[in-house]
Amino acid sequence: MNRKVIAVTVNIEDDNKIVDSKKDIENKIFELENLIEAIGDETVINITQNKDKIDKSYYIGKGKALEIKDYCQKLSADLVVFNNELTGSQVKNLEQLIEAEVIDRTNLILDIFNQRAKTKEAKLQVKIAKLKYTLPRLSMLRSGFSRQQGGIGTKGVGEQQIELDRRTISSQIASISSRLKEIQKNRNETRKKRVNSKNNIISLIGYTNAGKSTIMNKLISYNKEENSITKEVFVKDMLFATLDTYVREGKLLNGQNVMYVDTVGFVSDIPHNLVESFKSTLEEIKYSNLLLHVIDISNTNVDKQIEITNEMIKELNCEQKDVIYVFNKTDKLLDENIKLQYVNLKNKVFISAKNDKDIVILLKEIEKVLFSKAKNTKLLIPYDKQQLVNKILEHYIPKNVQYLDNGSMIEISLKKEDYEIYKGYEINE
Ligand SMILES: Nc1nc2c(ncn2[C@@H]2O[C@H](COP(=O)(O)OP(=O)(O)OP(=O)(O)O)[C@@H](O)[C@H]2O)c(=O)[nH]1
Ligand SMILES: [Mg+2]
Repeated sequence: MNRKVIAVTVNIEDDNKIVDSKKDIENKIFELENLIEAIGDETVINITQNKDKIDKSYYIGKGKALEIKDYCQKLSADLVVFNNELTGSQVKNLEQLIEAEVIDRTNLILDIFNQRAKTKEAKLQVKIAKLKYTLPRLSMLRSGFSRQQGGIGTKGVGEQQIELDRRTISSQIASISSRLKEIQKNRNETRKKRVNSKNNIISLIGYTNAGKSTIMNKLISYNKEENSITKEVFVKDMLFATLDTYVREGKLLNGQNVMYVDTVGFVSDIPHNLVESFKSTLEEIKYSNLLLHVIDISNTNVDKQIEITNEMIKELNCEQKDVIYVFNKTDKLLDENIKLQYVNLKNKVFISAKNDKDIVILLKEIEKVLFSKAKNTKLLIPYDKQQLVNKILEHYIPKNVQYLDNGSMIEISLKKEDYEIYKGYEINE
């Protein structure tokens, strides 16, 4: 959008809060700059402040806010972006004092998603997240600086009007939700077909810009039949290049067909509304047999990025799934010793997606994890133990399920440890 932006990061040294380290703060500032760049704007100055407590009216100290106003005028800045989440009234107060538009990091991320969303589903998901973000901030919208200039609200509009807006937004949310449900119904149908095809499904997940889509493209083009066309997924050096879930077919080293799923990247402090909105797209992960957790090992913030992805895996109830840690971008790694920190992780590879040979290393690991631990079995579970069937179906895609007179017959490939739990129900035919 080519705006000149002042980036503001406040570090609250509250007694109750674990204080961020200097490195954490630096990473936060760097990431905000990247987010600003991702929407096409330019950071003209970074302002930071350490504070004991959040200022109720301005979040930052009033003196510092006046300093920002000065910078705004001197540098002809168009926008001030806070790295911290602001309330509606803080935005309003800051805009009145600074006399420029003020947004927070959450709002910025929502704007990036809005700009990038391509499919109908992604567009609606972002729209819902934006409306939910707006709802508690309506009073701000009615009197805020930029919005007033933009002509959305008029001064002195009363509570009645806000209530009216609230109702309008709530009904918009309801109507978009039902449209999304329709789209999701179709998605479920497509997924059912995919799951029924019995091909292994492998999902790539991880922090934004780690290289998921690049690896996906390498995987799908490996061992490709001559003349077959594979539609590559979009790759770019920017945050949130991928917003939708993409499914493509590929082949393993042994020639077996698999489905690869590329997903939206994560970021720290991802707005909760956005996570909620995108959950249905991310649900695809639930139906996969294996997760490839892609990590940019050359990034200065590797551990935090791994932690954030692991939290998302948990939130999606997928922590039981097999994971391969794919440490990517080794070609950019300045210190090889960094790898040593991760040698104890169970399934891992160190690769560079830029190096064609490395894809074979990854494919070998995929086959190892997919095939070494599986135990093929047939279980007959009586109907009074239906909860066991539900539990199995939560984590597995069975090869076959039949409802017989004396119980559910499930033909399935179980992990060894799960086989130990269910082997009492095994039947030999
Ligand atoms: N040097 C180097 N660059 C890489 C490697 N893998 C990916 N990249 C680059 O990193 C950038 C991001 O790659 P993507 O594949 O779009 O990353 P992503 O994880 O899909 O990102 P999002 O879709 O934004 O979540 C691109 O410019 C890639 O060319 C690698 O192994 N080495
Ligand atoms: Mg991507």
